[in-house]
Amino acid sequence: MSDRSSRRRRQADPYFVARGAGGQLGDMWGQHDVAVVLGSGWGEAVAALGEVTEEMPAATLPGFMAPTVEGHGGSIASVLAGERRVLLFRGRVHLYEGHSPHDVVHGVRVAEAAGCKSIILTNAAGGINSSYHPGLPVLLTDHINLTGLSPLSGPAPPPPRSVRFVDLTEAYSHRLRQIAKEVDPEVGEGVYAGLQGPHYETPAEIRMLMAMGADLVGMSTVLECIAARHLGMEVLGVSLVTNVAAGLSDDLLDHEEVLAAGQDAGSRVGALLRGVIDRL
Ligand code: 8IG
Repeated sequence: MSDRSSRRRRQADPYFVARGAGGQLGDMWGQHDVAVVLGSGWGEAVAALGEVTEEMPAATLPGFMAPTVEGHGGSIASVLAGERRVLLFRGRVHLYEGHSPHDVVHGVRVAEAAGCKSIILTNAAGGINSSYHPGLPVLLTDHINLTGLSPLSGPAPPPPRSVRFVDLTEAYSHRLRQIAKEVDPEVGEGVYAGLQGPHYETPAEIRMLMAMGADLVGMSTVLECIAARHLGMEVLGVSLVTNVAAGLSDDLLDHEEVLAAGQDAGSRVGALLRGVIDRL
C-alpha cells in the first residue's frame, strides 16, 4: 500500500482518530485518572465534583461532533477532585442525532487514550421498577442493548485490543458499585434498557421491557459501556430517574421534567460522584 492510501485509511479509522485526540489531550492537560460522562440533568453535579481547571469545546479535538439537544453542553473539562484528575465530558452524542456507534463512543476511547482506567457513565432515565421515584440515583447492575448496534462492528480494532468479542459478564464493575453504595446507601440498583429513541416508549413497549427484566429505560450508555469494556476500563453506570416510564403513571413525558429532576438531585448525585472518585 502507498504511504498516502495507508495514511488516508488511518485517518478514517475511529480507533486511530481517538488515539490521536487522546494524545493531544494528554499533551495539553496531562494524564487523567478517571473519566465522567455527564448525562442530561447531571449538570448541577459539577459544583460538588471539584475544581474545574480547564475546559474547551469537545469539537476542539479530532473526531468529536457538535451535540444538538438543548441541555447537552458538548465540552470537555479537566477537574481536580482531591488527589484525582477527572476528565469530564459535559454532554454526549446520541444515536438519535444520526451519529454512528463509533461517534457515540469516541469520548470513551479518547478518555482511555488519555490515561483513564475507569469511567463513570451517567444518564437520565425513565423508571420502570415501581420502587423507583423521580430524583433517585440508580446504579446500573447490567444492561440490555436494544439498539441493535455495536461500537465494535466495522474496522478491526488495533493491537493491543484486536479481539473484539468482548466479554460482558460484568459490564458494570461490582467493585465500583460497592464503593458507590458505601457513599450513598440509599441509591437504587437495576438493569438499564438502552434504546435508540428519540421517541419515548409506548405503554406496551414498557410492559415488554418490564417482562424482559429491565428496571430503567434510556437512550444512551450501552454502547459506551461496551466500548469501555473492550478497552479494559472499569465502568460505573448511574441513572438519575427523572420520570416514570410510559403508561406506569398518569403523567405524560416531557424533556422539561428531565431537566427539573436533575436540578433537584444535583447536590446528591454530585456528592455521590465525588465520594466514589475519592475512594477509587
Ligand atoms: I430522562 O422514559 C428519560 N430518557 N427511552 N424512555 C427512554 N428514554 C428516557 C426516558 C424514557 N426518560
